[in-house]
Amino acid sequence: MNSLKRKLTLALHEIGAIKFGSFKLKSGLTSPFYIDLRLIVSYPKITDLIVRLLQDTVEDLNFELITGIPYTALPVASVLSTKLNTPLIYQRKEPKAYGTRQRIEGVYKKGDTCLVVDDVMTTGESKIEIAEALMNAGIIVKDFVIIVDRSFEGSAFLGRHNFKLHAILSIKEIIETLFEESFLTAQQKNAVEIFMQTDHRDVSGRSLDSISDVCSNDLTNKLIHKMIEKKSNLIVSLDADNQHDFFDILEKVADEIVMVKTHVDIIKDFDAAFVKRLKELASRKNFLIFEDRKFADIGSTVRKQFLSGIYKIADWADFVTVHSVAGEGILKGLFDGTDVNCSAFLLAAMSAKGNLISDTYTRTTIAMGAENSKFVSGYIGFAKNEEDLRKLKTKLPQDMLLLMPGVNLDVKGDNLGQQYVSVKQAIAGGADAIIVGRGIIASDDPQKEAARYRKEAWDAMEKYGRIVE
Ligand code: 5BU
Repeated sequence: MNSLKRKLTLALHEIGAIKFGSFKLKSGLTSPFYIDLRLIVSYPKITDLIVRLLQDTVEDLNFELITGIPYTALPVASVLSTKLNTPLIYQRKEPKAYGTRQRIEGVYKKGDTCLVVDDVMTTGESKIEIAEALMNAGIIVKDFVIIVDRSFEGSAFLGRHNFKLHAILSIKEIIETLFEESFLTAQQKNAVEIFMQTDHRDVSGRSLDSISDVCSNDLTNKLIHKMIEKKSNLIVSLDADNQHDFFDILEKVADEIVMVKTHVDIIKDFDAAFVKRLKELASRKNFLIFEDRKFADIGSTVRKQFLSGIYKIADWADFVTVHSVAGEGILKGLFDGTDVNCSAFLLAAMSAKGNLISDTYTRTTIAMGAENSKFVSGYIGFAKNEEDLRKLKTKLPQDMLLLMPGVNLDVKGDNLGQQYVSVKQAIAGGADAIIVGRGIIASDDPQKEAARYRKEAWDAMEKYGRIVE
C-alpha cells in the first residue's frame, strides 16, 4: 500500500474514526468494527490527506461537477472542488419547504457529468438514491469516489447500476496495516475478515423470530406469534359483497389463516352485527383482522374516516393499510393520541400493472415506516420476480414485516391489471405473509384451497429457514 494510504489509515485509527470491538449497527447487526468519519472535519491535516488521495484516485476520470453526499462528505468534496478548480453542487437532505422546490444547489446544466464523493460504502442503497436524484435533474453520474469501502461486493452492486466505485481504502487494507502495526490482534483481524465474507444485505431470509426479537410494536409481535402458533402466514382477502357469503367463506377458511383482510365498504348489507360477528369469529378461531382501507388523505380527514362514519374501523381492525403519498401526517392523524389498538401497513409497492409507484417513492415510504415504527408494522409489497422482491425486502428495517398480495397458484393475472406470482416465489423473495383473494374465495372449495395455500407457504417458510424450530 502506498505510504499516504498507510498514513491515513493510522491517522483515522488514532482519532477513533475506525474502531474495533463489538458494535450494534442501525440495522440491528453486530459488527466487529465501526467506522465514523464525521470526526474528520475537526482534523484539517487528515482532510488534506484525504483530498490528496482523492485527487490521485480521480485523476483519469472525466467530470464537470463534483458533489458530496451530506453531511460527512460535503466538506471533503468542497475542498476537492477548490483543489481541482471544478464547481461543486450539493443536494439538500430535505426539499425546501418554501420558495423553489429545487433540491440541488449550485449551477449546473443538463448533460453535465458529476463525480459523487461519499465517506463510506456500506450497502450502496443511498448512493443509488443520490444518483437517481441527480439524473432526474439531467445530470450524468458515472463515478463514485469514497474514503472507505466496508461493503460486501459494493463495487459489483454499483456496477449493476452502471456506476463505477473508486475507493481510497478498503477494510481489507485497513486491517492489514493495523495488524502490521500491532494495533489489531490476530483474533480481531479474523473477526473482521469473517464478518466481511457475509452478505449482510441479504436479509430476505430473516426469520419471523428474528423480526420479533428486534420489534417493539406489540401488534406486529402479536401477528408474528399467531403465525408461529397457527403455523400459517396466510392472509385471506375476503372480498365478498354480502355478509352471508363473507361469513360462509370465513367459517370455512378460519382454521387455515392468520388474518382476514377486509374491504368493508364492499359489504352491501354492512351493519353493527357484521362487526360483532367478525370479532367473535376472530377470537374463537384465533385470527386477526386487517382492513385494507388504503387511507390516503390529510391527517385530520383520515382520523375521521378511521374513527367515525358507518364503519368505525378503529373499533375493530387490528391493522389497516395506509398510503404514504400524503406524508407522515397521515400516520399521526390515524394513530397519534387516538388511543386505538391498531397498526399500519404502508403501501411500498403494488401488484397492479402500470401502477405509478417509483423506486424513490418505495424508498421514501420505507423510511417513513422506519421513522414511525410505533404505528407501523410493515409494508405491502410486490415484485414480479423473486430477485426484485428480495431487493425490496433487503431495504426494509429489521423490525418490519413484508406482506405480499398478487399471489395465485393457478393464474397469472386478471383482465383488470392484477398480476400474480406463485407462493414459492413470494416466500423465496422474502414475503413474510401472503395475501390471497380469488385463489381461495372464488374456488368451489375455499377450505381446501386455503389449506393448500397455507401449506405451500408454510412449507416454503420452513424450507427457507424463516421459522426457528
Ligand atoms: P386477489 O383476488 O388475490 O387478486 O386479491 C388481492 C387483494 O389484495 C385485493 O383485495 C386487493 O385489493 C389487494 N391488493 C392487491 O391485490 N394488490 C396490491 O398491491 C394491494 C392490495 Br396494496
